This record gives sequence, C-alpha cells and structure tokens, in this order.
Amino acid sequence: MGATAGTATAAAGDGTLTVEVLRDFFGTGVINAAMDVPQRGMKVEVSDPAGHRVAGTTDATGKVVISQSTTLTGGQYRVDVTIPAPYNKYLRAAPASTAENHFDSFTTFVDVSDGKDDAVITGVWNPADYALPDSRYFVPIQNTADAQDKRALVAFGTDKRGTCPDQTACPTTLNTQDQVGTTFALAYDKYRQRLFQGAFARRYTPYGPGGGDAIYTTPTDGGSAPTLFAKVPDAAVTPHDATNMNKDAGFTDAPGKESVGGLALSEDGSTLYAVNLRSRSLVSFDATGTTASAPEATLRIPDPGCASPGDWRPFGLQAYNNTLYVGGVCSAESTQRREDLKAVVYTYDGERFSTVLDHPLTAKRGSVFGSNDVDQATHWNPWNTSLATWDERKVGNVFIDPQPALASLAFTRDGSMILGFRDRFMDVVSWGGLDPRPGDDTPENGMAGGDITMACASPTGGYEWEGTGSCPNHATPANGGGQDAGVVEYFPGDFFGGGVHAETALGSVAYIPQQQWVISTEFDPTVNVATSGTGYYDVTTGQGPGNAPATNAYQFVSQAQSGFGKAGGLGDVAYAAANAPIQIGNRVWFDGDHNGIQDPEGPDEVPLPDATINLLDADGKQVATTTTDAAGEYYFGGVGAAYELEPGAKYTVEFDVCTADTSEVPTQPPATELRFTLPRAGDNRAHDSNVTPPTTGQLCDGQAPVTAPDKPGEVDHTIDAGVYIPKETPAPTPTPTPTPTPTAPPSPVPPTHEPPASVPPNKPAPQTGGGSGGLANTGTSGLLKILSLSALLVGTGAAFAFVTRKRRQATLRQH
Ligand SMILES: [Ca+2]
Ligand SMILES: [Ca+2]
Ligand SMILES: [Ca+2]
Ligand SMILES: [Ca+2]
Repeated sequence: MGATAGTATAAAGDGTLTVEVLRDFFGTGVINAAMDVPQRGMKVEVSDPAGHRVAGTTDATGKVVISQSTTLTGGQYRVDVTIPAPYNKYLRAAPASTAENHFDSFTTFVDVSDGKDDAVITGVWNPADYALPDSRYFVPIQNTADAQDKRALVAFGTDKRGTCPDQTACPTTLNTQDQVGTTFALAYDKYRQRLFQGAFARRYTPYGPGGGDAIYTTPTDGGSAPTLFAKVPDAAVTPHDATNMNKDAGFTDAPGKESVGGLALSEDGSTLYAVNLRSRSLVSFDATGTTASAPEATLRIPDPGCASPGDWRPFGLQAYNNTLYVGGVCSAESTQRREDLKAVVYTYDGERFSTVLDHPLTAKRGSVFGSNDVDQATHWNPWNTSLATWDERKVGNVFIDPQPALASLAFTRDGSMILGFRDRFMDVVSWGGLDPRPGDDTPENGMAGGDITMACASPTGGYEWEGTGSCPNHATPANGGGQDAGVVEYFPGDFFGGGVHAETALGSVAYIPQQQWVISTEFDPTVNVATSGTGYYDVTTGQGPGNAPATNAYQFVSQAQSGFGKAGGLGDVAYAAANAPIQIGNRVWFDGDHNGIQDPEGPDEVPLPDATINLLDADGKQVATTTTDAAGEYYFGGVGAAYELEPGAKYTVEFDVCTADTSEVPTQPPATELRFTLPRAGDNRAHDSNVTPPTTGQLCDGQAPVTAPDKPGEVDHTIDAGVYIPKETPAPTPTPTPTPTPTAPPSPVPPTHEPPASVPPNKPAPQTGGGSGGLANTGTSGLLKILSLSALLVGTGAAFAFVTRKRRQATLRQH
C-alpha cells in the first residue's frame, strides 16, 4: 500500500526502530548472543527534538518496535530505557562498551530518517549472577562413622571431569568430619570469602562439635579452621547412639525432620536464612559478623495444604532475583497415599510467602534398580521409616524406597527453576549399616533414588513442569538409560551403566549463569560402582552423566573411601560467585543549541569522536585513558577493563576535547575552539553535561568529579561533556530543519505490528527527562500511554540482521 494521499506526516519516511533489552551475565559490555536472554518489562521512551514522545514496554522477546510513528518528527530521536518496579529490585543497567557488537547505554541516539532502520540493544543484569571463569564448586562429603574418608567439605574447579585421582586431581579439602561433623547445607559468602555450612541429621554418622543445630563458617581459601557461626534453636533433639553408630537404632525417624535444611545468603550479603527442619520455620541471622548469637527472626513456613499439617516438610532455600525461594514437599506420611505427595515452592519477599509451584509427585520415574514394573522402585513413595513395616522398604534384597525431599533449587538464565530432590530414605539406611530393629544386626544396603527436575519459566509467567506446556520432555528410549518409555524428564541423563540405575541424582543442584552446565550430586557418577561425585547436565538438552560418563561427570569419593556407597554421601552444592566490576561513562557531544541537554542528534547536535578522556584517581594520578568513539562514547571499568574502578572511590574524569574530530560539527571549527556547555542542566543526569567550564588554562580541556558506584556491578553512564562554539556576533544563523522526503514508505512493515499510540507532545521544551531515569518525574506520566507494541517475532535459531548504526558493524545471531 502506498503512502496515504493527503495525510503526509513528517515521520512518514521513518524506518523501523527496534529497541531490544537483553539480560546480560558477563558484564563485558559486549553482547553474548548465545547466553544473553530477552528481558521483558523494561520501559522504553523515544523522543524527538520537539519533545514529542512514544513509550513502550519490552515484551517476552525483549523488544519494542516502532515503525513509522506519526507522533515523532524529524527521524532522529533519543531513546531512554528505564527499569520499572518490580524489576528494579534486582536488575540494573549492565556495562556498555565501544567494542564491536556492544551493548548500548540506557540513553542512546538513533537515526531512522529517510527510511533507514535503526536498532538499540541495551543490557540489564543482576550483579548477583556474576561469577569468574575460574569459579569453584563446593560440596560437603558425608561419611559413616567408621569410614576411612574424613573429608567434610571439598572445593574443585568447574572443569573437573573423570575419576580422581587416576584421571584428574582430587578436590581440595576445606574442612573435616572431626571439625564440623555431618553437614548438608552450604551458602557461599562472596562479601567475606567464606562458606556457611549446616549440620545435618543422618543415621550412622555423628553431628560435629556444634551439635545438630549448628551453622559453621569456613574461609574459602581453607586458610583457617571452621568456626561456629550460629545455632538454629530447637532444630535437633534426637541423639545418635554414640556407642553403636553402625546401628544408630534410635535415629531412624530423625532424618528430614531435624537439624538444618537449606541455607541461603541474601543477595546483598546482609542476611543468612536457614530452614529449621524440626519446627518447619525460616530462621534469619545477621550474616555480617563472624558469629550471630541469636536469630534475628523465626518465621513458620506455612503448610501449603498437605493431607496433614505434619506432612509439610520444607527444606531447600535459594536466593534469586533478590527473592528467597523455599522448597518443600507434602510427605504423605500421615496417609501413606502416593497421591498426597507433592512438591511446593514458595517465594518469600521479606513479608509473606507466595506459592509459585505446586505439583504432584506421582508420575512414573526410572527404576532406582531392577525392573521397570516395580512401583516402589519407579515412583516417589510416602515418607515411612516404621520399624513395624521395615522389611517393606526393601525391593529384592536391597533397600529401595525413594522418599522425596526438595533439598535444593537452582535458576537458569531464563528464570527456569531446577529442583533437586534428595531421597530422604537414604539418610535412614546406609551401605552395610546394621538393621535398626532390636536383635537384628543384618547389614543392609540402600540405593538412592533422588532426582533432578525442571520447572520451566513460562512465557506468560509462572512455571511449567517438565513435559507440560512448552517445557520439553527430553527423554527418549535411546537416551534415558533403559527407563520405561513413558517416563518424562527434562534431564534424562541421570542414569548409570546403560540402565542399571535410572535415577542417580542425589538432590543437590547449582547453576553458574555463565556456563552451559547444571551441576548435580550423583552416585556412581562415572563408571565405578558405589562411588559419589558430580554430574554435569546440558541446561538446554538435558544430557548428563549417563549419556557420556567420561565427559559429563567427576568422581571424587571412591568405593573404598565412602561408607555410604550407593546410598549417596554428598551434601549441597555451592559455587564461588564474585563481586562484579563497576563502570562509568559515557558521552561527549556538540551541543549546538547550547542548552546543556543531549537532544536528539541532527545537523546542529552531533556526537564528538576522538576526544581524549583521562581518568584521574583521588591523588590526581592518571589511571586510565581512552578516546571517544564515533558515537561520542567512552567507558571506564566493566569486566575485562584495563583498569578496574574502586567502588565508592573519588575520581576525576578529564575531557580533553582539544583532540576531537569536528568534521561533523557545523562549520567544522578547530577543536581548540570548542568550549564546554552549560553544566548540570535539567533534572536528568543522563542527559546533561557534567563539566564546569574551565576559566583558565586550556579551555577545551575540562574536568568532572566522580564518585564511583559503591555496589558491585553498578554502572554510572551519566558522566558526560557537551561542547559548543561561542557565538562571536549576535547575528543568529537560521537552524536548518531536516526536510522530510515525501517518498513511499521505505521498508515493508511486518503486518503484526500495531502502530504505537501517540503521546500528546509536551510543550516543545528540550528538557524532558525526569529524575535519574524515572518516568514518574516527567510531569507527563498521566498522559503517557504504556503501549502494547508487538515485537518482531524471531524464532529460536533464526538469524536476523539489523541495519546498523554507524558504530555497529555486525550481524547478530540469536540462539
Ligand atoms: Ca530423573
Ligand atoms: Ca532417569
Ligand atoms: Ca542540546
Ligand atoms: Ca550527565
């Protein structure tokens, strides 16, 4: 369809503007097309020189697409991205850069005049997601009282595969059984370089010196012995039988019901959360000290509606997106009916618990061992440790009776939730331990039937269980280790020996967002029986240790070392997160109208390349230098920068524009004639100039004081400099106006696009920003319609090319 006759608008010749927001995990300022994920819910505002505005919110594809707006005029616009609630509780602007394929800053300038398309790609991130490439995993080891292995906490590189010590090095030992006893929970403290580790109730193996309610800390470098951090009041009452730990007869009912469940540190490092398994409560401690004498708060975790309130068994904890996630099960212990088993996940926001997942645990699974036709070995079963029916816990001559505990949670890059289920019955039996009944000292072997399960983030919010909705079932008869063809699994690689055991996961999972691999604790991880270690699952395909034991697993507890054999002897998994680098920037421009505001670009308002930017520390010493790129941008800091800024430190940014390239400036003046514009104009620091014009010395060399952001991963892209040429005569030069060309629409418009709704123009005042990036302060928020803009739907794996902005020369491939 051609141009509509008689209704020519100034913007009729505009091309398509695509603004895309990606969640970044690397902080390098460069787009990682394979790993970064679309971020919905980000506010986008596009304004023209006259102050007309169009606003939108990124959709599930992370995009706002504006095609031939009838509101905006001129074809050259300023794009401002902001992070609204609730996302601003955990997301912030990611570092940008001037390298190829970079993220743009939250304030960016585009040109879609004359039918040109333009695109902005900006990044957001949660610095809590940040880890270094040389991160390590940490795993507690549990041993029977008589085991030769005395390790209680080990650390190892993320690249370790194979069996130790014959194929690869064994882990570093951080503490030992005599120091902390039997433990499960771990939380990594990147602020103080230590690990929190929780006491754990398991038959046949004793608590440590702090008892069954203890939380210990250990420095991550192993430089000193563990110390007692805190006690979780009333978490443990049942004593072990210290005189006969190989029978420990009185302890059969305590596992899963006493001691410490999960541990999690709040993302800001201020609060340590623990689950008291006995009182089913969430206990919080001030995490900042070397010890915490008492909890700050104890909160009952509400029964989600189990068959009986006593069946509610909360356990796992994980912090994600600055929210605490609490996992648990309805144990069906009171009814002994499998249909009463379910998994429940709450979020806890500091005030209330909200159910985000509630799913029955009744589906058929792979067989723990033996026939696919034995219900007890191919399903989760109600919790039961009754001595009266003890022999019913047995299948053949092995104890197999998987009883679920939702022991751990991990989150993938797109927000999907991986659930780690521990087989609680394995904390009741052992590998060669004695029958608990009086007068019966038969040695008994347990085989674990834990699991690793996916709950995918739904495109419409919430979660979808593996095999439902758009959450894939990856299991096939060829890749599931001989389990029944009807078994549904996102992670079918949890098997051993071509089908000897079809559920080898031990229930602890973790995910480092910069990696493709989910780590899970496993029994028989590689090729050796009655061993323990870790399996690595492809987060996209679900392939794991069973599919390729040599490359997808690491064995570090041998048969000889562990007393727990196939009953599983590992605790939680944590990894070393890191404090993300900070960054400052970002723009030098020619402020032709001398209003001190970074208006949309045009003949009289242009970026200034080749300005020399020096970073001086508090002593005036130059610590970094760079030059502005074609877009007038510069950055200091971010991941991989030659100089890393010190958080909270005072710096000076020196803008030496005497070197700038003025070829795009009207009349192309010598750069030495440039003078700094009005500083601190308006109320949006992202749009102003920060340099107080010098009055002595070289007047084209000015400075701006900066206090570096003080929180990990923060960026400050508001450190800008505007310059102009002082008029020598009062004779005003008419400002040329771009003339719209009344040609046909330049590029086909995808028919799925709704046209963006108009926003009534402000008075054409140039100062349109609000606060430090908030739309709420524009004074026009009541008028701004938040538009539902359909996005360019780009299928997974499809390649797409942007008509590039002048500084980006790239074709992006999205996976
Ligand atoms: Ca499984
Ligand atoms: Ca399986
Ligand atoms: Ca201006
Ligand atoms: Ca500024």
